[in-house]
Amino acid sequence: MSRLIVVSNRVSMPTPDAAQGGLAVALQAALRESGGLWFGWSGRTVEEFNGSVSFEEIDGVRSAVVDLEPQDVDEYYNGFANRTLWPLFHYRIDLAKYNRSFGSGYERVNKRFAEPLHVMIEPGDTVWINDYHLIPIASQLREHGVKNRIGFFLHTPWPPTRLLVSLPYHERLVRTIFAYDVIGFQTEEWLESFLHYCVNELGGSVDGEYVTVDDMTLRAVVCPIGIDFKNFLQASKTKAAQDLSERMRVSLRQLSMIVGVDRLDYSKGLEERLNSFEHYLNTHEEAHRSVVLIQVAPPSRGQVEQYQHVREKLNEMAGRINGAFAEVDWTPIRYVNRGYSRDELTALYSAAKVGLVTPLRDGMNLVAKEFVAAQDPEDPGVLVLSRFAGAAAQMKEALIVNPYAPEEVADAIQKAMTMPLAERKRRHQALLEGVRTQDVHWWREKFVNLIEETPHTEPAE
Ligand code: ADQ
Repeated sequence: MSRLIVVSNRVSMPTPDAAQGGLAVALQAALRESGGLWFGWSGRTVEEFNGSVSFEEIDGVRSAVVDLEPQDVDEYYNGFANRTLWPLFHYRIDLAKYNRSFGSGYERVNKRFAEPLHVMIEPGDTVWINDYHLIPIASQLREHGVKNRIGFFLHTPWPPTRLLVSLPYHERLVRTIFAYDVIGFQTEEWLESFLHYCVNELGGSVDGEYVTVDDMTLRAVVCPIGIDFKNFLQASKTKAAQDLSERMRVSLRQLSMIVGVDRLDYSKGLEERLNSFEHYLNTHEEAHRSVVLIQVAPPSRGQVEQYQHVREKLNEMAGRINGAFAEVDWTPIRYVNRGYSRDELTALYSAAKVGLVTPLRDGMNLVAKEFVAAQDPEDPGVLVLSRFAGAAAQMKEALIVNPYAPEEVADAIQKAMTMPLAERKRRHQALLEGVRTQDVHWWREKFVNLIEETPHTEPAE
């Protein structure tokens, strides 16, 4: 195994409370094994960018981070990454902002990252870049003469060509991807969209896993991310999990619980979900005073105005629906604007009869997999899953729904609530098998192997 260099916008170092996401844990394990390094933005700003790197080592994991200027953060992070690419990649061109300064800030920051990074890369290292913040960084590294194998994994969807061409300079962005040796997607659908663009907009050709544009060739593969299954099971046995389980038991009494857990983001379909739940309440009198929806949605990206709007809208909707349906002894929606630790999440998931995972568009969605992992195999809850989540490609035994259709989601909730035990067990067993075997470690090994076995070829002069 060669030394691994992981690059992502933010770096996650091991923490003593072990309350970390599966992705962070899996990448840390890979770095520990290979004696590698995790490079990214520190999350801090300095008045003037100076390229100085802060190194740290915790529990066998080494990191290197740089500070950015406030203007960098505005244009690169809050601008091009989260106001332009995120909405565009989630098919929301109505929300995408195409501001020229965002594009140049994005290119500038990728250049700024590549400066100190290229010096740290030694011959033989394998380089793994993550996500839409850093698409052009490989082309910058190549300009510095880096000839290592470099892979890119996109955690979000890749949009259809007809939407992508709405981005000014789309071709310039996509061409930089050919500086990589491998690109990985969560699903066939996103891979197909990417290949469609390469063929139809760049005149490329596809041969098996390889796509060639002019004299540049790239291996494009599907490699779906999973959760840290073992760790997740352990989390359900901790004191924090047991304590919350007990509190849930007392507070739910005879109520059947539906759970939603999401970052507060318009791509997660939260407004549509509340609409669907309202429709369910309107059409199922028997659910009144017997069903509760617990929706956990901590705010994210608060500096971007669309996130402020969605937050206001949800507050308003939850208040209105509760006002219309609540009784003195029952509130239909418990809407919670804070995050919970992984330990506590296991307790929330396992207390629920139904998991509602209904994004309008999602690269994968790990909440769907966590919900399945947390269920009691002898009396499992039912997953209601949007067909537009990448997870739906793997999790076919869930109740698959169109999140835009409130009647369909309400029917699925009803079906889940009344599903016989034998069918629940059958569906859960099949889902669990996938979540257990194709976990985050499987994903990480698969993707690193793909990069390691793909030789780097320089374009012909
Ligand atoms: P996200 O959009 O952040 O990630 P998701 O996969 O749903 O989405 O969640 C990632 C993690 O955040 C999960 O482990 C989940 O438990 C945690 N989380 C979410 N809401 C939470 C809450 N309310 N409280 C506490 N924790 C919460 C991006 C892509 C996804 C892709 C992942 C990984 O958008 O499609 O699945 O990367 O590739």
